[in-house]
Amino acid sequence: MRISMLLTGVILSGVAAGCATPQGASNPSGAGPFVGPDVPPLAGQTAICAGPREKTFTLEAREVTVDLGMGVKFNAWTYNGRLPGPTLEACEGDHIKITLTNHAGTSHGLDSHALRTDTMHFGPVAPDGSLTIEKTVDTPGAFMYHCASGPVTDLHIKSGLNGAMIVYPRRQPLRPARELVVVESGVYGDRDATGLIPGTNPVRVQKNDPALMMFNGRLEHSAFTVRPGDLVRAYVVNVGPGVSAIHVMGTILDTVRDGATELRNVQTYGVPPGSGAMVEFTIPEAGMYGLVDHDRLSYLPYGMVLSFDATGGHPHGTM
Ligand SMILES: [Cu+2]
Repeated sequence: MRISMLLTGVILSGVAAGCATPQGASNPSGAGPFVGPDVPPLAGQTAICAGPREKTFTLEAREVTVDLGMGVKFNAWTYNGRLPGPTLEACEGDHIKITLTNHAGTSHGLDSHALRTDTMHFGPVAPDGSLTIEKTVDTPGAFMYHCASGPVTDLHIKSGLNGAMIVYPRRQPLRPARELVVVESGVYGDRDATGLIPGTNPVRVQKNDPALMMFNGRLEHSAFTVRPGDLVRAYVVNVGPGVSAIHVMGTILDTVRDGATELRNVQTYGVPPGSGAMVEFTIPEAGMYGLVDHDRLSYLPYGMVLSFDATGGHPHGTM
């Protein structure tokens, strides 16, 4: 009972924050990616598959102090200055070209799980250098990408060099849905008196012992505005550590697509570290819903919930 009250309180407090800056509020079609300051931009299947069959991506490894929210900052190693790195979107059969330029102080590389290719293409590349990976992507899915830097790769991934790469199916139109990317990852360092995490602690990395866990590199999330009957599709990528137990409080996942497997009516879906899945759920009725990692509910007070507000703007408890 107390836990239930806690969850409700956390979701509602998320909504209270969201009331000020709702995300994706004005989309009368009930379809298309959510747009907002704390959700990674997404173009979606229709736009990407209608685009050129050659896709070019530019990534830059940079050391940046990022704002995680809740007064916490982190000296991260990033792709393009953000946590997670930019979402790379392609369509099945596209020829992709990824150029990584290293603006950081140590060697970095790039491994995308969407590729079937010689790992020697992944780098690493020394500071001020660049590398280019070219390949045709042949398998739809939500894939992880991350740094590849030899024996120290794990430290680099856990310092922030990770992101999602989505390969949309070309011949199977996905149902119209509100869409978002969800990248789950940890931070492996402790805050100083100013709230700054000065860097990654290798001891925590070695133990798989994060100080914080996050969705999309943020401890704070505005609520997503939805309506009853809306279909929501999340492209989930789990950086780790541990299996991500993806659950939406208040409903059941209609569909989960993981590789070629398609599951129906799943209460919680486990996404291992280094993997991804597409999960879909329908907003059943007016109210509040929350996407969580059910094995990380201890991080709810640190903002690890993505709230979906289908209250229609009515004050809480007065619907
Ligand atoms: Cu690296």
